Amino acid sequence: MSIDHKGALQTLCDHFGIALNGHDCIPFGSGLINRTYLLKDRNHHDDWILQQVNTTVFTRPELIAYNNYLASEHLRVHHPDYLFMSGKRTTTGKDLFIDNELGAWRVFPFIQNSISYDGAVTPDQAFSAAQQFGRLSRNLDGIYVGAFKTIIVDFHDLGKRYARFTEAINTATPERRSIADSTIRYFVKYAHIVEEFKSAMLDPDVHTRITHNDTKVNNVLFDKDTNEAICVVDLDTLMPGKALFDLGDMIRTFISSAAEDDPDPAHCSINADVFTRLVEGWFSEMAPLLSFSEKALVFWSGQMLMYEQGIRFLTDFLQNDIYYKTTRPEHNLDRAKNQMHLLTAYTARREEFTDRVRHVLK
Ligand code: GN1
Ligand code: MG
Repeated sequence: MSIDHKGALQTLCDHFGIALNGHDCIPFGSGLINRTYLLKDRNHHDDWILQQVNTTVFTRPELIAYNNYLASEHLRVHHPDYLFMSGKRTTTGKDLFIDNELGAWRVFPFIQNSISYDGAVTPDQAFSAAQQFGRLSRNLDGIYVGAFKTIIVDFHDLGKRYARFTEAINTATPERRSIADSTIRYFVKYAHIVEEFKSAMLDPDVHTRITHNDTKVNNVLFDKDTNEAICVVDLDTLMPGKALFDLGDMIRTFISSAAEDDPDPAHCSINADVFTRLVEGWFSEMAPLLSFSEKALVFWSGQMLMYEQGIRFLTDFLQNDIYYKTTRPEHNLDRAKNQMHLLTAYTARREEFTDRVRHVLK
């Protein structure tokens, strides 16, 4: 059920103990999976973020609440000053409200004077945002990783993602396969990244940690006045992962000038200073924890995430758009093309960017 239904909003707010009193409920953010709303108070500052968890993707939403609880307890004890975006509890003390008709809901405080950006950030914003993502992993270092649940199985497993991609090529309608032909061929040609992934995952020095796993630039809140990153949000994929997945997704989304669904290669320029500052920001927190192997994969992590995201969008296109929200017929294909152009532009600058990483590490 949609929240646009007045009674639904009232029921939800009753369960979370929010007094509806001159509030507007407005669609919020640009997430591709869950539905998010800002509950904006017209008179005071009693603002909330309401999020309906997509239970087709998150088949066990209680695992999100569970992992977030483990993390928040650790942070409360070991890093009491750290701002972790914990959800509001229901009046009966639950982290999640689940209802047959309304679905699964989480509620978060809205941070006043905060803003997030969907694309192109400045080098300084990149530093600050990457530092926040790094700080989350660093502050969670030492926690017992084995206690955390796998919220979505094989989420960043490129081998499995590639297998699903090839299956989708084989089962797609001839029409979709033909429209996507050149993009498919591109990603098949770059499949060496999948082999590189497999080797990296065999290296015991590429550690498993608690990672965010969706470190898109729009998952960081900035202070509107100071432009400093305040905290990271969207912790629904907080689970065991590799630090490189977080770094790679930052590279993928921070350095590109084009929107994630812009298929025009002419719009796809990459910002080298943003790259350098993001690596600096992330290293400012993570460097002491990183192994030699992990440091050697910094540039590669960007390629991996561009490749992964590209084949995920393309797989969804070939499967008739069943996963990501779309608003036009070739939306997922356009997204895949965007990742393709980004990967090409990024790969072309391997030497220069590897040098930049070397410099930061000095
Ligand atoms: C999805 O819902 P959103 O926008 O936070 C996806 C990410 C992708 C991203 C691409 C659970 O994130 O993995 O990187 O779209 N989340 C899930 O924009 O699949
Ligand atoms: Mg997300």
